[in-house]
Amino acid sequence: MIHRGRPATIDVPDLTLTEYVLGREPTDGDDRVALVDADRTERITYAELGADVAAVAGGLAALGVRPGDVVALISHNQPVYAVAVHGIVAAGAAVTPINPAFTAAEIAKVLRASGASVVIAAVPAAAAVAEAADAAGVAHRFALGEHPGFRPFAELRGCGLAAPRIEVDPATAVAALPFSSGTTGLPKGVRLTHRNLVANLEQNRVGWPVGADEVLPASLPFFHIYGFTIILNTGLAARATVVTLARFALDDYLRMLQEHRATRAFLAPPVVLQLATAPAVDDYDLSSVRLAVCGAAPLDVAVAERAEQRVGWPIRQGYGMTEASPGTHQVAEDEFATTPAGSVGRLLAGTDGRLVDPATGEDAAPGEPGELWVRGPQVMPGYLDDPGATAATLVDGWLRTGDIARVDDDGVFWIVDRLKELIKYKGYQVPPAELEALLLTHPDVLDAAVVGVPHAEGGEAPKAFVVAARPVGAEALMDWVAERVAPYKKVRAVEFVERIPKSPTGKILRRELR
Ligand code: AYL
Repeated sequence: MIHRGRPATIDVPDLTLTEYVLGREPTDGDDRVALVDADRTERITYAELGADVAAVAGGLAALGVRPGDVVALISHNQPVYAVAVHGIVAAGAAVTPINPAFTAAEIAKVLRASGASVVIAAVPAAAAVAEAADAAGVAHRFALGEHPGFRPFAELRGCGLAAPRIEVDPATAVAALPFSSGTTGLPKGVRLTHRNLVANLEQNRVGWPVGADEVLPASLPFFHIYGFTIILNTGLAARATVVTLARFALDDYLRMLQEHRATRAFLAPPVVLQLATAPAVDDYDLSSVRLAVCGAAPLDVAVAERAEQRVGWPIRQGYGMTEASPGTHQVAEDEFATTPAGSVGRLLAGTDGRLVDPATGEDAAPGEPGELWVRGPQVMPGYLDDPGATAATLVDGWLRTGDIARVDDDGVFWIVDRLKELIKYKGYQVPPAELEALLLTHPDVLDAAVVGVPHAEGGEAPKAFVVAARPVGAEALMDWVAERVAPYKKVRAVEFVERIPKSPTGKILRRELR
C-alpha cells in the first residue's frame, strides 16, 4: 500500500538553490538583517548577502571553479557561512559541508572522496584543514578570517567581480554533497541536486510556513543537513532573520532565544532533555517562541512533555535523512494540537511512503510496522562514485530509510525502531564501520564490532566489542580512539569478548551483540 503526502503532488520551481533561496530579483535596497550572530558582532543584510554571494561566485570562477566542481566548507555556524554556501553554489559548484571538529585525517578523507578543489575553513579548524589539504592535495585555501597559509575569504567577498553566467540544469546538477553512511557502511557523498533541495524547501513550507518577520535561532550546525535546509535555507528563503550560535551551550542558547526574540525553535533530543531538566530554563523569558520542531533521533515523549511544560511552547517532530534533503515527514503547524509528541506527523507534500516487511520484502500487513521506504522530488539521485551503495539504498525509485515505522489509519507516522547499523549520538551520525576499521588498526586488536547502546545525554553511544590479541585496558583503548576521531564519535564503552558473532558470509550480527 502506498501512502501519499498532503497534498499528494507539489510543483518544484525550476531554479537553482541560490536562485530559489535568494530570489531571482536583486536584493539591493533590502536592508533587513538576513543573518546575525548571537553576540551581535557580525551582521549581514539581505542587500549585502546578495552582493557578497555574487562576488564570491565571481571570485571562485576567476580561480577556475566550474559547474561540476566541489568546494569544501568547514565551519561552525556564523553569518558568513551563508555567503560561502551560496557563493559556491552560484559559481555552479557543489558545497561539501564538513564538521569543524573533525581531525585532520577525517577531513582529508572527505576532501579526497569529494574531489574538492578549494577549501574554505573557519579559523579554529584551519590547522587541521591545512594538514588535510596537504594530504589530499587541495591547493586553494581560504580562511573565514586570517590564518597563515590561507588567503582571507574577505578577498573573494570583496573582489568586486560579478557572478558568472552558469549553465546548470537544476534537475541534475549537484548543489550539495554532504556525507552520510546511510543504511550501512562508511560515509558516502550524498548527491543532492538543486531540485532536491528546492523541492524540500517548498515541501516544508506547505505545512510549516515561516514568515519574513520571524527570527530563527540556528544552534544546530549548518554542516548537518538539518541546519543546512531546515534552518539556514528555510530562513533565508522566507527573508526571515537567522541568528547563529557557534556552539551549543544551554545558557548561550536560552539567552539567544530571549535577546533576539526567536519565533520558533529547532531542537534535537539532547536539547529537549536539557530543556526538561536544567534549572537555567526558568531564568529566561522564552515567550517569543511559538513552537518547536525536534528531529534527528528518537524523542522520548515523557521528556518532551516535561520540556513543553517548562518552556511553554509545543514541541512536535520532523523526520528525514540526509539522502532526502532531509525532510520526508513533519507535523504540520495546524496539526500540532491534534498530533501526539511521539509521532513524526504525515508525509510531506509530494512524498510517497510504504512500509515493507524486512523479512519478506513485501508490504507489511495493514497496521503492522515495517521498514519505511519513501519517494519524492527531495530524494537524492544516488551516492557519489558508489553504484553498489546506491543500488542497495534506492530500489525502483524508493529510498530505503533503514528505519522501522508504523502508520495509523489517518496517515500519521511513528518511527519505532532502527534497522540499520547507524548509531546516533546527540543526533549526529556515528557509522560503526568507521570505528571498527579504526579499531582493527590497533596493534592489540584482533577483531572488533561496534553497536549503539543507550546513553543518558547522547541518546545512544558507541560501544565496542573487542577480541584482544594481548591484554589491553578498556580506558587505554577508548583514549586511543578518542585521539583519532571527532569527539562525538568516541567509543564510550568497551567489552572484551572471545569472538565476534558473524553470519556465514562474515557479516557482524549486531542484534546479538546488542
Ligand atoms: P541524518 N525520530 C527518530 N529517528 C529520527 C528522527 C525522528 N524524528 N529524525 C531522524 N531520525 C534518524 O541523515 C533516523 O534513523 O538526517 C534517520 O534515518 O543525520 C536518521 O536519523 C537520519 O539521519 C526535520 C528535522 C529531518 C530534522 C531532520 C533530521 C535529519 C537527520 C527533518 O524536519
